[in-house]
Amino acid sequence: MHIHVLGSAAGGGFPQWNCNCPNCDGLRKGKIKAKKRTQSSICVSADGINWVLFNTSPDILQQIQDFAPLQPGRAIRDSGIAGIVLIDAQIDHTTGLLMLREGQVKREIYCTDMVYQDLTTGNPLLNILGHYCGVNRHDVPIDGMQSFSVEGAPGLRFTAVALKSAAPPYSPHRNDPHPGDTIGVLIEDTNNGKKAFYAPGLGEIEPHLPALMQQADCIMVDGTFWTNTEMIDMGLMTKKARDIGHNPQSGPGGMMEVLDAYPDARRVLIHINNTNPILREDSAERAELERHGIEVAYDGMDIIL
Ligand code: HKS
Ligand code: ZN
Ligand code: ZN
Repeated sequence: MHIHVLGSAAGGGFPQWNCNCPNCDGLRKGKIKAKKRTQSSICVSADGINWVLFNTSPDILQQIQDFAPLQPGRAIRDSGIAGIVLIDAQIDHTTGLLMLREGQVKREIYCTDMVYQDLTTGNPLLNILGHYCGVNRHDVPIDGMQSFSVEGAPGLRFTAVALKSAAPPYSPHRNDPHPGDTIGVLIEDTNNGKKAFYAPGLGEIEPHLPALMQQADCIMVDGTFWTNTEMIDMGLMTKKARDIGHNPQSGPGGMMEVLDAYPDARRVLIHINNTNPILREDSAERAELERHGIEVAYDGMDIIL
């Protein structure tokens, strides 16, 4: 399977338009060793022709332009995107759908009931798309047992699990979490048996997760924050990382400790916030990740399994 990282940053991208933290200011002024990044999304293919898009960031048009295989050019109007899987309904993972409204063929969208609810009420993107291309919505089962496939993307099988997290700020049930608000997905190449676990919104390692993560040849998880109080320490937010559904990399129970249990898998952090020191390629924090064998996703990164 071919995994292509379309975007590796958290909401707001890097640098973030309104931010002058040392990272964003440093990148703008060319004073730090770091790469700019668009908002988090990957696409996956088993045959190199038909792709499944995971999340649709507001940067999707640029991301498609930067990855030629997503436009195979078989007809006057065409796309290599066979279907779209949404792992949550957050703004940074869904608003790109409005950018994909053209054409007479319906968008094939795979999401949980909770995400479907949010995208037809608090943030009615799917209703709006109904007035353009139309939407063919497919349910995503979250019992961890039933798998699903995406029509038009042969050789790939998906198994989703619910992850503990909060619904988006605009959601009618923001303060009342439900299974399916956020999911992790085990992606399997049915030709060679290779597996990847993709969970950019992984806030807590719940008991049902290790069994899935153990099977994975590649684990791509939440890389938003380095510390639990990163945003508080910079005076940017009053909530801790774990309180908004993001497990930080450092400290007890942090993502480095979690990932140490899977030394044979490729371990990659994605959805990295602009404030995170791991974005600086020569930082002590980045060196610590490297000692753990953990990689930091970048836009354009290719992972072949
Ligand atoms: C900044 C943002 C931080 C950021 C936070 C979150 C909060 C939100 C919620 C996130 C993201 C970026 N870039 N989604 O100001 O530095 O309350 O649910 O997901 O992408 S979490
Ligand atoms: Zn986000
Ligand atoms: Zn910043």
